[in-house]
Amino acid sequence: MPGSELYQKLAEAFHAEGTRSMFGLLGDGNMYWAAALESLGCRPIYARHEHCAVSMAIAYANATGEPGIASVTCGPGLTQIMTALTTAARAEIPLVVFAGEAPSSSRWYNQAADQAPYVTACGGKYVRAHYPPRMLDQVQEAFLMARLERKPVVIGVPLDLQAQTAPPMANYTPSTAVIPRVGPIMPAPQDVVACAEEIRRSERIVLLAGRGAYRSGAAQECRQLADKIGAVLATTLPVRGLFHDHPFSLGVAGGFSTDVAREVFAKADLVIAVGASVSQHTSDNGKLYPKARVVQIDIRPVGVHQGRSVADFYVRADAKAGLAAVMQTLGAYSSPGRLRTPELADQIVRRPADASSFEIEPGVLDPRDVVRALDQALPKDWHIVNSSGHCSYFTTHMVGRRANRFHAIREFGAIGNGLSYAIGVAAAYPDHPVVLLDGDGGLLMHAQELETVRRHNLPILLCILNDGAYGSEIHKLRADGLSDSGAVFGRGNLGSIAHGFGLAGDVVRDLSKLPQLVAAFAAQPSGTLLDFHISDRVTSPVIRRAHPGKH
Ligand SMILES: Cc1ncc(C[n+]2csc(CCOP(=O)(O)OP(=O)(O)O)c2C)c(N)n1
Ligand SMILES: [Mg+2]
Repeated sequence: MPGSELYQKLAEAFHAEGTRSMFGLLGDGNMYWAAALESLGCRPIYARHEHCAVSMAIAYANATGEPGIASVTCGPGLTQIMTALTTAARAEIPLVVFAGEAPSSSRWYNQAADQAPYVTACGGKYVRAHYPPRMLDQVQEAFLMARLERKPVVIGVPLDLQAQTAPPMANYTPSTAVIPRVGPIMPAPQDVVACAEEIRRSERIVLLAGRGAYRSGAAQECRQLADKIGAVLATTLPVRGLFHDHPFSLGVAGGFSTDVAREVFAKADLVIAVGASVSQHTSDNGKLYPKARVVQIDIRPVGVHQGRSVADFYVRADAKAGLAAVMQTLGAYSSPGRLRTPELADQIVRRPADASSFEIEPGVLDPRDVVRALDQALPKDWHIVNSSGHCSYFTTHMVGRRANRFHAIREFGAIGNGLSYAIGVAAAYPDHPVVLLDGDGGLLMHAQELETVRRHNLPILLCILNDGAYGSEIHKLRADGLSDSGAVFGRGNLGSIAHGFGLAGDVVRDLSKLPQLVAAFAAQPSGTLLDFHISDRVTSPVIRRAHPGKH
């Protein structure tokens, strides 16, 4: 009887979990399941490379807070996704990947592989679904692990078993129905008292908020506490924009901080890290705030993170609950602090992120001018996706945009994901324009996904900072006096490449035309590539600090 196969039941279970978007690439191991899922009303986005499908699911999960769903066939379909799985594991992104496995009844199968070790090597979990009566429980277990442990989980089902008639099974219970509903983690009173005492003793406080503050909905409490104790505000890169309209917001903390932010951090005597793991990047390898004591308010303090001691003392608590308790304990205490001056407010608005000057070769643009012009021309409520590479320093410095409009997933540091992340965000917010800021190298690593943009008619504006090179590499090689020839490729013709895939695209030589170009895209948003030829001589402060005196 059609509809009684196991793949159908498995698709129904995914649908019952709330799966309404799925990113995949088909093969014998997953196509029946995927077709069944689509017929239930799930929107599939079919990518041209499995790595990209999983990267799309990562961005979708990051944007929606729901598990990202992807699917690959057995063997080579699975081995393609190792970089994306590792990224998801490092970034604590919940994913469930439906993978085929080689038929269990065959003695030999060309695409057979022991799939679990590939996944576990990446930091993911592998669920072997080999016994039909258990399979629906295993789907639930996969979703539970993804949601509760914030991990990528791959469920592997042999393709011959998928085609069997399903045995009698109880109705599927979605993982959300069994997840314990519990309140936020409250702080221990003695930790709150210690934190309040530290605040009273300090005069130059920076409140640094991370993803935990964002997820707990604590932005308002962060502002309230900062205003009460005269602290200035900063965020980690992933939640940049959390305090975008506050006059004493320093922007991003870490290697990507502005000059003004670095100067303020250098004076800080206390950093209150709220829901921030305080990564090497965020603390700029411990160099950002050398004089400050650090308190971390977090649901899972770990003491040492990425090889560095995180804080001097800890408050284990949900961000919102922890901040409320600290404010209550401070009672009537308030202080203007010594950082909040009219001069600082003025500098935050007026000073560029990096004021260094460079001699720029003729016919190309300064990447800082490009980003400034884009920041002015792009509506503030459009989604912005930042990727990796040298240019990501420049693209970080866009202002006046909310945290939920910025998308940056930098864990594991792989280039080549920007376009996939933009597609994932576009799937999460149908009909909202999405802007991708990426380098030429990152784009060309997975340019095949331009075809996915066209096929799904996604409203993505690709703004490519094209230095004709792997900028990160050339700046470092040059600083060390080595040949940069292995990292210089020429700027090519990215507009023609876009046309070849059925998108619009052109070089932008005159930044004064940008408002018109953006207006044309806004009038009819569909895949468009703007190719900005930028200088390869403008070196970010991150590289200059790593190679002092050589730029
Ligand atoms: C998968 C992967 N391969 C190689 C690298 C090393 N890498 C870091 S940045 C970079 C250059 C990226 O070039 P592009 O996207 O043009 O950005 P740019 O640095 O030029 O601004 C490379 C190759 C990496 N991070 N990830
Ligand atoms: Mg480049």
